[in-house]
Amino acid sequence: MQAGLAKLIGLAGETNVQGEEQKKLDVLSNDVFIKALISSGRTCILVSEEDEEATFVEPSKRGKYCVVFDPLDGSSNIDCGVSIGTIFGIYLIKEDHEPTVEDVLQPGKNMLAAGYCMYGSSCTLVLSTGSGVNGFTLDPSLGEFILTHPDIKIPKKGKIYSVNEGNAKNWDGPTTMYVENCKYPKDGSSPKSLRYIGSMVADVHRTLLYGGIFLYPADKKSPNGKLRVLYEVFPMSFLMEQAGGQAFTGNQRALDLVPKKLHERSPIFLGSYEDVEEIKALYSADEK
Ligand code: P6P
Repeated sequence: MQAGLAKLIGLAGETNVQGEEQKKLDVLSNDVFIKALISSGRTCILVSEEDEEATFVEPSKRGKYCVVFDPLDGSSNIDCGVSIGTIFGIYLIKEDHEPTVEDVLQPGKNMLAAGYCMYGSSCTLVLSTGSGVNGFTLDPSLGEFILTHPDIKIPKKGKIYSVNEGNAKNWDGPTTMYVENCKYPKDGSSPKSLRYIGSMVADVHRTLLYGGIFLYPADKKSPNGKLRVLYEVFPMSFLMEQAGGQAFTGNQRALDLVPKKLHERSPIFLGSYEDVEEIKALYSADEK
């Protein structure tokens, strides 16, 4: 929290695999996570947004889990104090062979656990191990995470849509029609409110608690959207399903996707079950 004071704000002078300028905190947080995960003795493959290649843990320290993570998602918001966060997912790796990248390229439905930690007005950990979603808030005086949001369930339908409208001219038909209907509902109901922070952890956390839909669609500039499958789309989709919502790529259930590359991207529509149903109907009508 003392980034400004510690003069950690500003560029590290390097760029990551995405070609994005790396902030000093990006580089630091990645180092911290890699070292902590290796020293846990529980992991064998680590995939980070900040590293082009996967990290294979040396045999003497190897465990049976693969962790995919974005150590500091939304880091372009650090300097203006907007909430950012860590997003992670955990797979079990078959131990009967030398681990390879193929072991990581599993559908999201195979994840054993997923979650995020949001660094904002408080430090909030939202986690699922496959039996629902729980939220914990750090009590700095204790140095412990306290269960503050037991058994989170996303409202079946919400009043908020969350998308970067600046990309509207590049959207395809179904997304354009869906957003139009959010603003000018054909059934005469009240328009939805637009809330977009531009930090996935913050936008998804609000969607999880208040309901509604978060969209990062494909567009003409980015035919696969912007968000990365393994460490953004899958963990957030896993949480949404565990909380009673759903997640859709424009073609299929997000967790059924089988990634072919570590940093593959996918369009994503996730949130309240009924809101996502509406955009699914528009995409299936578009296919006919
Ligand atoms: P845009 C942050 O860079 C990020 O990866 C996500 O946290 C966020 O949802 C998205 O990109 C914002 O992208 O194109 O709307 O600025």
